[in-house]
Amino acid sequence: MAINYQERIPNNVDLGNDRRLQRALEHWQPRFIDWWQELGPEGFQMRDVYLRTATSVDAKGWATFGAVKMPDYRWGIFLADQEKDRTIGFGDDFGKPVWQQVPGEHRSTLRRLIVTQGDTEPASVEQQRLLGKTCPSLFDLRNLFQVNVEEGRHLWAMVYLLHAYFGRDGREEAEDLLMRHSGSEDNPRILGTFNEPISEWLSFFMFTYFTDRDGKYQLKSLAESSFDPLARTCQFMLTEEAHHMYVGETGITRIIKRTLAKMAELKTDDPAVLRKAGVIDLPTLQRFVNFWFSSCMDLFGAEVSSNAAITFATGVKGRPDERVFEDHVERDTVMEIEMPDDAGDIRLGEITVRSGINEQVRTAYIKDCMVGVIRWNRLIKKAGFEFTIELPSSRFRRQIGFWANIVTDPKGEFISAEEFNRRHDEFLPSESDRAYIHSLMQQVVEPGKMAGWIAAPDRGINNMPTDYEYVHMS
Ligand code: BYC
Ligand code: FE
Ligand code: FE
Repeated sequence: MAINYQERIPNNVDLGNDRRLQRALEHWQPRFIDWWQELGPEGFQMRDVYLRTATSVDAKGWATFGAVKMPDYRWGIFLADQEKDRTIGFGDDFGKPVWQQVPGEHRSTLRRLIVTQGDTEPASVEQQRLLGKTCPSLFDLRNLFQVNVEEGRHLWAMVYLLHAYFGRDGREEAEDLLMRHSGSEDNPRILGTFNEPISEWLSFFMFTYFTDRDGKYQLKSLAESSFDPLARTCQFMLTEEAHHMYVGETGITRIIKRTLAKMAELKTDDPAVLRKAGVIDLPTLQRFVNFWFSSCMDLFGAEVSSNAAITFATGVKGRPDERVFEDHVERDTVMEIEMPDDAGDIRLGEITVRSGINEQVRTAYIKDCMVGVIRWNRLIKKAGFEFTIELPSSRFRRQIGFWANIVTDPKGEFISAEEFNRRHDEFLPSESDRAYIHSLMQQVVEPGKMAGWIAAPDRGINNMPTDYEYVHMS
């Protein structure tokens, strides 16, 4: 299939003049479309959706809005503008020029990171593929599809790097990105969270709040990379990521608002009564927070990681907002960190800063997660109720790192496996919680109408009214 690259694939990498790259993408593009049709959003593929498309990286072009059918979306390839004379910002080679090509000695590490990043993008589309059937409004349906097409574009961004800089193995990795599938028994996605099902909208909003925010922090770390094309790609991806987290934060806010309105109306916080009234009680919401937040804790890797120490030392992967740190080399510096001791207790231990990079990124992420939580708690308090939403301890329910397989409650206190099992439904969504949330999921597609469990948004997309027909149904 011949495609006109300037037309079909908006880009700022001079694709039109790179025959080799064009051939590689020409081979991959129809496979991507097949994958999109088979494992992308189910339904609505022939509908006009009010979508944002990036057509350039400047303020004017990066957010072009218009009606598009999803399979016709122009998945573009954009790198943030090149910074002249950019130098390496951290590690042993601090201050030397950044790399425009992949240094041989870092090739496999860079490929692994790009593949891991790339793998999450289609994974999330697969996880979310059935949500259109139960959208709470056209506004939400459109936001779901916006997130989906942009995750598709993020896949393109990583595939571009693999094709342009990694030769034959890059092409093979690009194929494999379409072969692994979320939740598959024999060929799953690489990272745990991306194999968890997202079959209702409460989990979708939790995922876009917590998991897309992991995306923000990983992309920020990769945007510091000395491999300049990777840094520039991730920098541009971050502009899109903001919308994904907005979807999560406003989604959860709107659920809480709706619940608080019912609580005020019925003068109760009794979950059973609120469930009869068709809203999501706050203890249930808390259990979904516990689930998704703890799953995302693992996405940062082990607290002490030689991988992370090496990628930092070699300039391959930095820390988010590296400039805010005082020391960009951290040659012999140490940090304190909580770790389990042999007596089954917690002790403070000393590790090198370089080996603790994952923990530093995780700490910055947790702080960012708190911002929305504080806002939600303010809403609850203002409505005159006593409930406080809390992020669980980073020790809770871990599978990677120090705390893997150490059983704790959400506060991070050690408990026996027997107690955990007994109190499971207090900590995490139970079968009946999930069944209840599923029972609420009914498709609402009348412009401006909302499902009963969620409040209307304060404003529409791109200054359009909230009752705009964001997905054309007529
Ligand atoms: N599940 O030294 P460690 C996004 C592996 S989200 C399963 O601690 P390292 C998005 C790890 O690979 C952002 N396995 O790891 C969001 C290692 O295995 P190997 C995605 C896991 O290398 C929403 C071992 O355990 N981007 O964009 O320091 C929608 C422990 O090694 C997990 C990235 O992650 C897990 N959760 O750090 C759409 C950036 N965690 O190598 C999109 C690229 C760790 O010993 N990835 N492991 O076999 C990385 O930077 C690093 O690979 C990690 C791990 C931070 C993930
Ligand atoms: Fe993404
Ligand atoms: Fe995202």
